[in-house]
Amino acid sequence: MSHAAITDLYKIDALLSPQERAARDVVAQFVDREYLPIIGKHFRAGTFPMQVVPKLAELGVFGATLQGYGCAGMNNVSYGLILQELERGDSGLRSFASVQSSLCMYPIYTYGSDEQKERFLPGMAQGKIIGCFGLTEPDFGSDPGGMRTRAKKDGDHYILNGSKMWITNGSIADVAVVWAKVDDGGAESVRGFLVEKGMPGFKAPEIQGKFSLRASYTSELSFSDVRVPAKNMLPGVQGLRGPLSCLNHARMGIAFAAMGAAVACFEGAREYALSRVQFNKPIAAFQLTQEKLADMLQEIVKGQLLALRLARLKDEHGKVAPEQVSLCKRNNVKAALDIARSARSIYGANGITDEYPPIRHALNLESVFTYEGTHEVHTLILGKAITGLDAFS
Ligand code: TGC
Ligand code: FAD
Repeated sequence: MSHAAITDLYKIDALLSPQERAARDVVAQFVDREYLPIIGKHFRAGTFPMQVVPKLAELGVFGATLQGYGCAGMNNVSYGLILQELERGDSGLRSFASVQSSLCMYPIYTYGSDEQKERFLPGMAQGKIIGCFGLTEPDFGSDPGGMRTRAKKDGDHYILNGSKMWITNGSIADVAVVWAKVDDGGAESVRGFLVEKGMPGFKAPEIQGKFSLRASYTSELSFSDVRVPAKNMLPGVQGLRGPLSCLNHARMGIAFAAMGAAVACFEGAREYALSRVQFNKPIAAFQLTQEKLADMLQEIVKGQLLALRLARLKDEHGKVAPEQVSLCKRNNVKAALDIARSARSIYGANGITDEYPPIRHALNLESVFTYEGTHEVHTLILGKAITGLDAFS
């Protein structure tokens, strides 16, 4: 966010390499020029602007941290910075990138066969193949281990039955990474399947009535005796570790990205407070408004430092512990939600309209607070790391 000196009070920009700044700045320019002018219309209509997909691909957003297959091979700090800029536009834009990159391309890259990688990754990097990630079910959200979706071996196919719920991009996806328990008559184990659009028995209706993430498609997936070729099963992983390891990667990006929404709200509220006059003074001159702005900036600086450290740890060690990710996702998403609500109040009645960004970000962040592990789930992951006692079992 090089354009706003006050937001970078702690000179975090100086902690970045020229390559990291460049990766961030081109995405920031795209968001400013091409996305912010259209987001209001799409949020109202409940649509995702598909025309931005080729541009995102050109900027190297999809599978940004992966090597080969037409991917950009960036480090995790650059990926986090890119997502932060996308979320400054809208959480729906960042969600599209997170799901494509961390939840679809990452498992294919990490656990897929050579044939699967060749077949899907280049097209996904180019934004020509859209992916989604099916873990959550109607009755199993925080507790995915209870999933009911089953795959039963039948010759050189698996027969898939069950349903998934709340799936980002489900209705527009060409390929769904679907996690199901394999029922071979012995011990059951969670496996990942690449379910392709058009497979008979596979449906992906869009969920209607959302007041959050309106500029993002969210769908149900249903599988009724879907015959999935055995070659579409991810061979490299089994157990809940498969989907949860993808979530570890995605959650790091989300933790970084949430500060983008926070910055959009802070910058907008600061500008508005300086121009809005009540009692013959700009409302920015009132101490209570200044306290709100000071609290926002303080949390933005803290959140950005936390996210940068997390991504650096991942770049240095190749991985980060789940509790390290949980602390950052838990802190940054809650901070961003609080900032969006506080910014909304600075705009007064204007703040409840979509003419200004805070209400849109606040509504979006309600989903971000819940998905990729609810705030409470991350509290308990940390609680387990602190005490050694598992609140889930
Ligand atoms: P538990 O017994 O703890 O673990 C089972 C296996 O998984 C391993 N594991 C992890 N591996 C990598 N990363 C992590 N973060 C991991 N957490 C656990 C663990 O080592 C074990 O492996 P193994 O080999 O020993 O079997 O599992 P549990 O059933 O007790 O559950 C733990 C809990 C509650 C933390 C987990 O289920 C959880 O995280 N629940 C939340 C579910 C969730 O986050 N769903 C997200 C769905 S996707 C989504 O929301 C996308 S929104 C995208 C967007 O639009 O941006
Ligand atoms: P529940 O698990 O029923 O939780 C309800 C409440 O109970 C929460 O407050 C929760 O924290 C609390 N709770 C649950 N267990 C405990 C406990 N042990 N202790 C204390 N409190 C507890 N999923 C996907 O698989 N793929 C996607 O692409 C995807 N995209 C999404 C997009 C949107 C817009 C949304 C809103 C959700 C998406 N999800 C996706 C689903 C998301 O991951 C789940 O909503 C989330 O994991 C929570 O599950 P749940 O909604 O069933 O809530």
